[in-house]
Amino acid sequence: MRLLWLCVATLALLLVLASAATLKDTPKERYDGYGVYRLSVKNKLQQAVIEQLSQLSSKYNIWKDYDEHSQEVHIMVAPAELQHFQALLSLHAISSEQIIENVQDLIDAEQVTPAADSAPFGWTKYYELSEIEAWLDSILAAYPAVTEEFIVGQSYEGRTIRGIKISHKAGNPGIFIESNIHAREWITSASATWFINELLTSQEPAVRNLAESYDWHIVPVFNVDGFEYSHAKNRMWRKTRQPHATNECIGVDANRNFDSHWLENNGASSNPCSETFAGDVPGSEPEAKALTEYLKTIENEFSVYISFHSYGQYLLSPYGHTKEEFPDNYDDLLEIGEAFATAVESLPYGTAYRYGSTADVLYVATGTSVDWVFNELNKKVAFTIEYRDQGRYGFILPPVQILPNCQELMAGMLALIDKTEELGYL
Ligand code: 0X9
Ligand code: ZN
Repeated sequence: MRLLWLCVATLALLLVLASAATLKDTPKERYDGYGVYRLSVKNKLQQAVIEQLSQLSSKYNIWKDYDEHSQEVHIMVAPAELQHFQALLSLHAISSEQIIENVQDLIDAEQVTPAADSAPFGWTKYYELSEIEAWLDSILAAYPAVTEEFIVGQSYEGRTIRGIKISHKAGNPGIFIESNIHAREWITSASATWFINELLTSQEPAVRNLAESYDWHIVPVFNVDGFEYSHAKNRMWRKTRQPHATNECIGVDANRNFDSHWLENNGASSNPCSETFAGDVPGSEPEAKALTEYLKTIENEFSVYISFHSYGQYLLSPYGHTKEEFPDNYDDLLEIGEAFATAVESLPYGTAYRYGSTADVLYVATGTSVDWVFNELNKKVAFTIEYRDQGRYGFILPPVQILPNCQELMAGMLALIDKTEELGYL
């Protein structure tokens, strides 16, 4: 009997060691020959076919879900599936256009930055979590009088979700920014760190006013586990990293996991393999749970909430759960959206943003952080910014576009805050 137990224990130890070794040693996921296609979707049947495909998320990965305005889906397809994919498209008369030929080429190009980029931190390349955190530490050390670290909580893998508060005086109205809830949306944390840096260093009067008249609470990388994984193992990772109890697919869409209209109205998926899996219960993800708990503790310290995403060039407001109803202050939210979009478009790049409610302008999305803050904390100015671009590079926005995107963010944010104040919310 004792021998049997010894055998069982040894076997268990070996299994643990083996899984730890595979995790450490597994090579990076490569995307050679993976293409991204823009599909034109004309009816419910075509929609259902694509929905079916998307459940096989490593072979067919949705980059942009169907929305009624563009009537398009962007989908990444593995080379081995291409024949099957083309056959299915022609069978269902779905027209398609390739927008990215080889995803790996873009991933490789993303890593090539000018040799002159030897500065410890800047905005001409993308950084890993450890580099962003080291930079955050240096910023906290350099501006001790006006900055303060805050901790949202711990991730599933035990990382600390960190934020920075910038405050020049007591009693300022507060603005909360959550960024990189979706791991692969790297432009979001690059823009968040740039924005923090501007608030602290810019001499522009308008930016000084923004920095000194408001308290800023900024979490540059919210989905820390997913972000780390997107750098170390899989550039296209979106979700959290908590394994599922009964399914081998890993992770939850953290932006479907909040307790507001959770899993209603097809605004999320109950399939653990879907990229929009809502989790088994609201708040199943330690990250989402930690954020709601933290936000409740500072409920009286902020009036505006903004979540950074990519891509598509939208400024989205509640509701996400329905397009049959709109918030009471929707006219105000539209006015703020118009101010943001006009300011961004007036820059030399001419980048166009669409604005309006998530469910109306984009698609129904439930259990999102923004809707939770809007509905449960009653913060009446809450937005999602979907940054550049519209699909040419998608999530792999070239590093040369980081700064232009940031300039657009600042122009848009100045207008957004101005209008929000004018309308009496700040
Ligand atoms: O689907 C999402 O979660 C967001 N789009 S993304 O391509 N970045 O995944 C949009 C969510 C916007 N809606 C709300 N936050 N309400
Ligand atoms: Zn996103």
